[in-house]
Amino acid sequence: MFRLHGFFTQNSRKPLYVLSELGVDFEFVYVDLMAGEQRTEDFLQMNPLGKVPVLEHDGRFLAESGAICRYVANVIDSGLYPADKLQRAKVDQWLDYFSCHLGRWLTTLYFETIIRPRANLGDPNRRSIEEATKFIGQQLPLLDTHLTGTQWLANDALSIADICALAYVEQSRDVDVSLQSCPQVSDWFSRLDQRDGIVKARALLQS
Ligand SMILES: N[C@@H](CCC(=O)N[C@@H](CS)C(=O)NCC(=O)O)C(=O)O
Repeated sequence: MFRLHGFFTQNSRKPLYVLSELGVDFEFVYVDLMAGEQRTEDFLQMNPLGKVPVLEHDGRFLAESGAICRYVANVIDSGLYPADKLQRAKVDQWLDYFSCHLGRWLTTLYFETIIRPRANLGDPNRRSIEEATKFIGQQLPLLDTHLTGTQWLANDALSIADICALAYVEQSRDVDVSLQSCPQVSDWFSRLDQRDGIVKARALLQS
């Protein structure tokens, strides 16, 4: 049994969506970051770095969303993280791309325009917003080109890279970034957005 401790934002959604898509038995424990629950003694015992998400499995703990997704898919030998070395590296390539580039910039916009006001963290940082907007404008069309002729990010097959990327790209709805001029990205997004595992996982965030 897996237990995921997380918040409602993208780093927690990545493993939440992966666990749900893998169809494994798991529990989601909401950690209210706005209330500082990540700094309680109990939480710091699980992750001394004071960050979500944290996975609890057989009494042991693992942090970092990407590591959690890989671990869970590995433990159950899921094809969503393929065993073939090159195919696996391709999945890693897209996981890293989203953490370091497109996903990172969408998250910057989400933080500046949604989280910062909600958490009373002062005025949005205009320079960060401009920088993120510029890079998103450059990177979305490149992703669109990549997705021309393939349904999924890596190996022409659904993988944990797509599921994690969804958690980043869905932020576009809240930060006013349109996918309309990128039809392949829009199609890829719709294919993922409607999946049972994703819909079920989102329901856990609302309960
Ligand atoms: N690289 C980490 C980032 C984790 C992270 O920054 N988590 C944020 C929420 S998205 C957090 O716990 N913030 C609380 C804090 O820093 O006090 C991952 O992918 O899991």
